Amino acid sequence: MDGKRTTLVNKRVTFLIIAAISIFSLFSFFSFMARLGPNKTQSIIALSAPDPPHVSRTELPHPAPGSPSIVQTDYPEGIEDVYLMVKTGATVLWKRLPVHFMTTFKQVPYFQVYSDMAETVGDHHVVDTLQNVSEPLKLTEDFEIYRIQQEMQAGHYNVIPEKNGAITGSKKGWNLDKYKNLPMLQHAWATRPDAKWFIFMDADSYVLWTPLMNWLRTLDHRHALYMGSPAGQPPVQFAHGGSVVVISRGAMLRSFGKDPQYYKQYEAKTIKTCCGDLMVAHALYDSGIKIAKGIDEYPYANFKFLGEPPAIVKAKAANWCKPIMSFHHVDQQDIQRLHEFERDWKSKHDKDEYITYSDVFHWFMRPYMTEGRVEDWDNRSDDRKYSPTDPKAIDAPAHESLENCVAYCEAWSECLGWRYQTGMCALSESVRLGHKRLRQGDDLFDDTKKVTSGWMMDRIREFRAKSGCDRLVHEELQEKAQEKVQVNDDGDVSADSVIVPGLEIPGQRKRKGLFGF
Ligand SMILES: *[C@@H]1O[C@H](CO)[C@@H](O)[C@H](O)[C@H]1NC(C)=O
Ligand SMILES: CC(=O)N[C@H]1CO[C@H](CO)[C@@H](O)[C@@H]1O
Repeated sequence: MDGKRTTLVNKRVTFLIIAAISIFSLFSFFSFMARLGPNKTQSIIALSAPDPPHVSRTELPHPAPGSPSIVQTDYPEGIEDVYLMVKTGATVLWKRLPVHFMTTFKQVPYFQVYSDMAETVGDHHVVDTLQNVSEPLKLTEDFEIYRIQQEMQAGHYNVIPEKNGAITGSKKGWNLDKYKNLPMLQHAWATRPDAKWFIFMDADSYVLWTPLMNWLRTLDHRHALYMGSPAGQPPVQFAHGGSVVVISRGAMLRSFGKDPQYYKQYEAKTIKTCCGDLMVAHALYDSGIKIAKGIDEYPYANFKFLGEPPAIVKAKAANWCKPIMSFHHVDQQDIQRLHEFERDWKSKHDKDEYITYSDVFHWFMRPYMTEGRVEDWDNRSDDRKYSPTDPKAIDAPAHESLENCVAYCEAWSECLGWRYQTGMCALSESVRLGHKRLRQGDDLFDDTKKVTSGWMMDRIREFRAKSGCDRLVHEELQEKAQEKVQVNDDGDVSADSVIVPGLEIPGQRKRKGLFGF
């Protein structure tokens, strides 16, 4: 009897458990379906949010985990003719320099780091560029930080700004910086007088070495050439230092080569001048050498040397197919990404080809860009600006709403991008990426702080199609056509087609297009 009862109870318990599990499962299933329902579009829209463009990593050859890592050099043709100077300062050295040993210096055998304090980084001796300037100059106010750094080093302090208030303040480092260029070039000439090209950059610059060498191989180093991104007013226009400057052996021979103390005569003038890169122009100008810059001048350097990082490069029809060779204001992650970009590009192209603005667009911009709008996205679109504080635009309603702003962009045939924030609308006639603008704290709940951006993808596609160098455009148009067909055939709204009318999902479908030239 007892045994029977127990069995019965057991059966009931089992039944109850099974029933409970079933009910729970059903409930879960329905709530899952419910979640899929109304919010479906939301999750799909989330998909269309910009995708980090690091997809390259998987495509590049990396050593397998656990295998010994080797720092591989990758010297472009003719690089042995280059003497590279990287100009930096003791207060930023440890932050900015190390990444170049893993990227830039793998491609350039003859390089030298020039700073305002002697130091050793790994196996590389960093030169104190100001070591031999005249003693009275070292006593001037501009040299205060130089003297402090010397004292700190002698006192066994680490020269790191976070650790010592006396060397913080970028102004101090900046004031000293202008004295470095001429002694640096003098030292370069003394060190490698047989180099064909003397190139200097800042530690927050990046050079695409293969294209630069491809270009330099077409030029004659015996000519007196001074090349870079032109700045300043005539007669003494200069090549902007951060954008990377190339000086031929011919030019060095005629200036710094004339006198081992050539730089010394410019000390007094430097005190009164803003910048070291301008002083280079003076030193060369006095030897009869001017910057090469114009379209008709040999060699045509415009567009090639950039004063900005990839995210704020202004790409447009006029430069789309033009070679690009350097960037400035790049941080350490930008440098790593540029390095990856270069490696990937090289694995897919002839070594004689140039990297163009179009290539930079495909790698750095397009993965983020969608047909719709991107919220909390900023730093671009500034060619036309409308705001209540701008007297020229006082009665322009563009700044009154996002819709007006977009309509203004549509109405201006040159407009390729727009940016809206409450009370402000800015339009751009070039393709510029910008970046995510992170809102924090109370700003998160304040929509007037939200910046929304968008691009005129159809217009961009149009000029890409006409450019003659954009190898992707046909593939992309084909894909677009196929998507449209899919919607018609199904007669149903599939996940893909919800996003379709022209909207690009960067990380997904476009991945192939992004890198498969
Ligand atoms: C300073 O002069 C010494 C002696 O001539 C030389 O060895 C050194 O390279 C010079 N330093 C610089 C930065 O020019
Ligand atoms: C380079 C550039 O334009 N940077 C700007 C990005 O946006 C922030 C805030 O909106 C500005 O402070 C930067 O100057």
